[in-house]
Amino acid sequence: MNLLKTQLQRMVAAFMALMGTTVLASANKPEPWQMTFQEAATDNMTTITDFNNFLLILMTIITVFVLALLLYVMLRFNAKANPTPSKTSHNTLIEVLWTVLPIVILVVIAVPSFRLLYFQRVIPEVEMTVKAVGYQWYWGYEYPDHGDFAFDSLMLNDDERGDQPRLLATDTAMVVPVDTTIRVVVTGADVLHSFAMPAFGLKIDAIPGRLNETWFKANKTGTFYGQCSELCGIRHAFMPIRIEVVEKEAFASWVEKAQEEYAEIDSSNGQFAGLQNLTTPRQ
Ligand SMILES: [Cu+2]
Repeated sequence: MNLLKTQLQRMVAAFMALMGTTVLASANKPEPWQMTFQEAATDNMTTITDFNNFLLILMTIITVFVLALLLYVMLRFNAKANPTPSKTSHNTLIEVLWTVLPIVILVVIAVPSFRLLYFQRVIPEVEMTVKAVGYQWYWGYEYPDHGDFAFDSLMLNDDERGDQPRLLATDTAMVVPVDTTIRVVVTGADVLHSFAMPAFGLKIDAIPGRLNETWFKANKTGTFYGQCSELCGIRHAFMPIRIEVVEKEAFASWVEKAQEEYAEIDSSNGQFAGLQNLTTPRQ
């Protein structure tokens, strides 16, 4: 099985090279002319990438096979090459094959597909929870396990962003420790938003009045950029998501600072915080 996997990985690498792209196209944010996924930072995204590559190979084989059949028929059985056509109308073997083979192919696709779906959907034992709230048009983060502090994360414009990428730069970031299973609960304060982080293979709708949950476990430190992925109004394109994955000690000291710097959640108006923000635009 392992041998098959390395063999498969080699095929994928060769295929990608053939397509004129590199497997390691980029890290943590979108790059100009990027053709492949961002480099995976979770096991989930690694599995998604492998599954995508597997399907790409399968699709290519099927497409080339059908193309070859078509070319063969066009050349071998055109009116000139084959003036007196055969009257054959049935061939049991071929009919069984073209029924059974697609079924087998679909099962081969379904098994890893469902395995991946369960891996994403079944939330493992988590070590901490972060709540992400979508507002028109920025994200807010709450840390219920670390003293209930909350803060907003707004996009920085070109004058403010420094080295951060354009349209992805934010003033504050959701900070999380590396190698830690984190539950993300997501909701919307006003309209539908979607919390998405490509390098984590994470995307989940933020729905007003409803709490969605997902999870991730980042296996490397770094800055990761994502965006709201549900059309949510005029400034939908300007509510980026920045996640800083740091070592556990760095996270602990960030929490201490954050507890002082950021306000504690005021539960008396928490539910309507988003609605108030509707009437007082943040930018
Ligand atoms: Cu949005």
